[in-house]
Amino acid sequence: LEPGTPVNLENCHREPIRTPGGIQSHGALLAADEHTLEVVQASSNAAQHFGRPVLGALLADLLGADVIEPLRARAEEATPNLRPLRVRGLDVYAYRAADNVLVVEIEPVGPGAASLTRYQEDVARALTLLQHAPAVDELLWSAARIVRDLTGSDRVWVYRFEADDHGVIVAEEKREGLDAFLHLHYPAGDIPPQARALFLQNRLRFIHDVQTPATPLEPLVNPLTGEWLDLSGGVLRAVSPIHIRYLKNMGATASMSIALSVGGRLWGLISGHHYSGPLFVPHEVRATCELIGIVCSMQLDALEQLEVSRRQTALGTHRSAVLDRVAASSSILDGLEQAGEELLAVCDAEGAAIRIDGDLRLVGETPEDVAGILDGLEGADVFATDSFEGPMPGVLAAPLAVARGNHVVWFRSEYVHEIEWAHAPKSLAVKDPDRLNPDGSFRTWAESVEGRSRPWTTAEIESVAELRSALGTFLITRAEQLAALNA
Ligand code: BLA
Repeated sequence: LEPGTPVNLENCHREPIRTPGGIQSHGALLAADEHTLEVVQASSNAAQHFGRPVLGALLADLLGADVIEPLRARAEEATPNLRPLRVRGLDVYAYRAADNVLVVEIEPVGPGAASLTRYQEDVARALTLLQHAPAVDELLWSAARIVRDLTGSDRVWVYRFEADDHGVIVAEEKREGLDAFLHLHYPAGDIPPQARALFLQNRLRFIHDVQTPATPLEPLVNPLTGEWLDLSGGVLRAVSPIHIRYLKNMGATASMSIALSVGGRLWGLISGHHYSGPLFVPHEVRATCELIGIVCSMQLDALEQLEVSRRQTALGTHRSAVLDRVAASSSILDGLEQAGEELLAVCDAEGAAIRIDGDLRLVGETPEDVAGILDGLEGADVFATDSFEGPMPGVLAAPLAVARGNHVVWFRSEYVHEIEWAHAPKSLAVKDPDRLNPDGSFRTWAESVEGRSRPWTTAEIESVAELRSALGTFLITRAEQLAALNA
């Protein structure tokens, strides 16, 4: 979309949120020619802020000659919003919005702004808590608590993106008396792709006051570039009008979100609402929150890997038990069947079938037409599906010798459960689920999810692949032993 195009529910995923043409009204903005330092564009409140006209003035005359070099240096840094300059009682941020365009954003210092010591104490206390979280769940609850304590928001929660980009609330700290968001699901469209992408670049989104309109830039088109100014590197960027409606409709009066990312992907957000008017979160606190987001992301990565490796170890133990059983029996078929629960535990299945040279054995809960399912297996690779739509319902298959119809196959039953949506997603085709209109929106909607088993995880699929290759080696050894005996 061209900047300035009105947005609605149909086109808002293409809204150019980096170039909104305005800023949040608690601050002011100046955009200058990087070389001459002449101001060529400014927020319409800047003149009042400086007590004199700003367009055509020099940055040095407005801010003081001594701050120009430090500001230029900040503009080259990747995270300018972590370290503003304090200039005459104001926080001043600098970034390059385009070649030759130096942008300066000015923000008030919070009342009773924290001292450096206080800031360091907050950081140290928070990092210690996060460092000691034994698992992902504790980490996220800890993060929500710390961010709520630091900001004084009425509610702070952690939002996790699922594979299809819809989100679920997995931890929540809130003022007493508020309805809980915990475990509610939100459609992917609530945070459109361009907004998610921006979080990977600028990790903190602070919305000071939902009620006060944005302050426009003058002129709207930057004279140096001929384009709308890209505000994505700053802290004052005006908020999407659709998102403002969304927040108002939820009763929120201020909001702040912090990125959680793992391996270059947006994992989720630590996010908060205030409900009783503007909430100014001063720079020091925001910087602490941004650091918390970074450390929390690193811990998430580490703990997730740890959880996977623990799981791999546990599955490996079950595989060993199965292989011991096979080694102690007269045939693979008998050995696998006798392994029973251990065979199921290799990939946390509910049932399994083993067929070797036409002899079929069943373990646990298996579907009706097992032979038909085995006959339908074609490829020589390990195969997994959680779908119940096709001919292979909830199947994880390890072909041993496809041509002879030899397979070990595990089964999971259909997992019917409900997802509670905070408001009905479009895909459910509910009549007018418009969360942007005050009535009819944000009524929870229970979706019954059917037609799938619990999904097979990578660790479980790998476990089955490992077992298969161990069985292959075993078969060869056994054949050699037999050959030696017969010789
Ligand atoms: C941004 N949407 C956001 C953000 C959140 C949500 C957290 C980040 C900005 C912020 O911190 O407020 C979504 N907010 C939620 C969710 C909850 C919440 C899920 O409180 C649950 C508790 N939004 C829509 C539709 C569009 C849309 C239909 O619902 C348009 C496609 C747009 N959301 C939208 C845009 C942004 C956004 C454009 C970016 C706002 C900005 O940075 O200017």
